[in-house]
Amino acid sequence: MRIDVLTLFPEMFASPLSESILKRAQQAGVVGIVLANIRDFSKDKHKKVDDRPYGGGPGMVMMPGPVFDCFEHVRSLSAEPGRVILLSPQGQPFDQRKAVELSKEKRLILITGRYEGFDERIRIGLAAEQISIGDYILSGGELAAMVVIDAVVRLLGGALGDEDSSKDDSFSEGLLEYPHYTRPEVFRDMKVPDVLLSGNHGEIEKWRRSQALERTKQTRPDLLKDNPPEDQ
Ligand code: 4GX
Repeated sequence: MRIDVLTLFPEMFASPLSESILKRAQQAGVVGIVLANIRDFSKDKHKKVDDRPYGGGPGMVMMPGPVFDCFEHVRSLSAEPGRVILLSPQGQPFDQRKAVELSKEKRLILITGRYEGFDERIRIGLAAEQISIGDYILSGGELAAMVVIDAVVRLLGGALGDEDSSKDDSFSEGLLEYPHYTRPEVFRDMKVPDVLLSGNHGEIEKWRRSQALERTKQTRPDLLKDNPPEDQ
């Protein structure tokens, strides 16, 4: 997969992309991530990329020119058109289903903004879909883009080492995960549940499933409504 990111703050991406799974996936050639600085495409002598909103009101709006020019440059770097995504609270909710869907694409072009928003002609002119990582307001789209990149790249074949697996993840079955334990058997008077030490794999699986279901009922009953698990 190729992921292009258009941003005013390319340096924000350095650390998250250079650790752990995202680092290994890039080294292994599973994904190539290319950052483009929207400010490099400003034609203004002060490198301006924002302006006051028509109709008045507080805040600034991202100008269409630099974003279009940056986009056209980035798109020309590869023959694959890719899926064009704006990060915005106005977008479709990002969830594990969306991550799986995006992980099947050959190329993603993520566009992140600052200020109050983009000039609407950016979304329309670039035929971009909008994705939101949740119902809260960030100071810019960069962290949202990193969330999408992380959730998508770890699903790509060969991105996870032997230690990790996406098969057992919360949400892969529409339920929260069961509780995990490792050594020691007793820690500060808290004991590992006997069933996990029993060696009875049938009983262990039953226990994990009932724990997962109970946690989901307690904390995220909405998940059961969306997608009822079998033999609930
Ligand atoms: N899920 N934000 C977007 C507003 C903005 C500025 C410039 C377009 C261009 C967010 C979210 C989010 C903050 C990113 C406001 N839009 N993004 N920005 N929640 O809160 O994705």
